Amino acid sequence: MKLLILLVIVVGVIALAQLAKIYQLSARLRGHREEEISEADTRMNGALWIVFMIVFYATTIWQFVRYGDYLPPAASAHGESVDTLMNFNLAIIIFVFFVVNTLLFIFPYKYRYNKNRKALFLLHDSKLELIWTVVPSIVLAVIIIFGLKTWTEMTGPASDDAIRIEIYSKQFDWTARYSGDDGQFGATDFNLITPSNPLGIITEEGVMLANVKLTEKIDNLQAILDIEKVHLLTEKAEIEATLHGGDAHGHDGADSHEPSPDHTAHLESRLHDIETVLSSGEALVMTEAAYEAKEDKIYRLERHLQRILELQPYKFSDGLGSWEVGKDDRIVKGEFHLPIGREIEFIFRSRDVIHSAFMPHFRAQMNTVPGLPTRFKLTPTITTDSMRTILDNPDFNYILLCNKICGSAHFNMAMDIVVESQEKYDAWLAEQKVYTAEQN
Ligand SMILES: [Cu+2]
Repeated sequence: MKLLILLVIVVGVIALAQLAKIYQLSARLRGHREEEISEADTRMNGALWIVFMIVFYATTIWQFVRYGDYLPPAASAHGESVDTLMNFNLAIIIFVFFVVNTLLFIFPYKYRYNKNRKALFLLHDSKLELIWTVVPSIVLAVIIIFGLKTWTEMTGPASDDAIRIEIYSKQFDWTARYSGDDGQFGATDFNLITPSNPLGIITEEGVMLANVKLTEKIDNLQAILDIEKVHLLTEKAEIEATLHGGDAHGHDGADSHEPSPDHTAHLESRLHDIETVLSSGEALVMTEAAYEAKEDKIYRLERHLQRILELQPYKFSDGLGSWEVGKDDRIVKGEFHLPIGREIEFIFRSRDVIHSAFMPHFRAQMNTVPGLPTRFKLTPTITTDSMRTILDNPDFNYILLCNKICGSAHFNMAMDIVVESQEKYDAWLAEQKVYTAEQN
């Protein structure tokens, strides 16, 4: 099918080239010069510019009418400033768009070729240059100052009684964390991340549990390596060689020396163990690659464990211990709630790549960057219920989306947001799972 389409295109191009050739020939026969274009043609070309302009403008205006109103009213305190800023910019852009395009289409029509007209030779015009430099500069300065003012208003420090919520992103979902009654977020470390501790919150129990689990894994792997047949046979041969002196290897007498009695006893007991395993029939045969892979795995687990054991607790200035603080944090998935009218300070973190936390109805967006917490504050002003009434849509939900193409399931990276009264919010929060290491 694709080949057929390609063939049609190729044949079409050849046909067009042939037609053009025929036209050239016939023009020459009629005594025309090729570059001579008739007045009727020029007039038609000029008129087409105007027709195109009208169609272009009509389509643009239709799209504004049809799609211009794509978001419901802003549902946050700063949202109106953002919308005003956007509309101000849009108004300037639309004005410039129509001026520039009108000139662009009218000039080819008005100044189309005319035998009796000579082109104007304009070398330099200081006044004109001054105007087209100064006017855009002023407009840009106004846009930038207006933008900076709005941005500062949105991103300034949050008030002391703001609710702090951590939004944690990873491929491909969001996790929200509310601090417990102590008002502090527990310290985190990526080495402690497990399916049940997605944020890697550090607690004493968590560190202990990780120690137990990792040690168990390492021991299990080591137990398998300990009964590998080829390695046991090699070790056995080496011990026997040591015990029976250097003769087996043909050493000359000066180099070889007898092992100490202690060492001999140790070697003999090891030899006995090896023989027991070999005669029990439990010994495993493994390829060298499989053996090395297991050794490598043990090495990585040991390093992982070491990094966890190196974590040190510290004290917050108000006496809280960092390993205590995380215990009462609340971890929320799927949807999270906000009380209406309260200032919320979001702290964004990312586990893997850069994501972007986008809450379109609150006119809020912030990148989430691995290793670099970012923040944003907002105050919700319309509850979910009210917005459902305003939009006449009982299924409406506020939403947190990922707005950075972060991988294959990026499209699916969303979380619902519910805005409700303080009482409902308090009741909801009380029901949320409190993080403890035992959940592991
Ligand atoms: Cu993402």
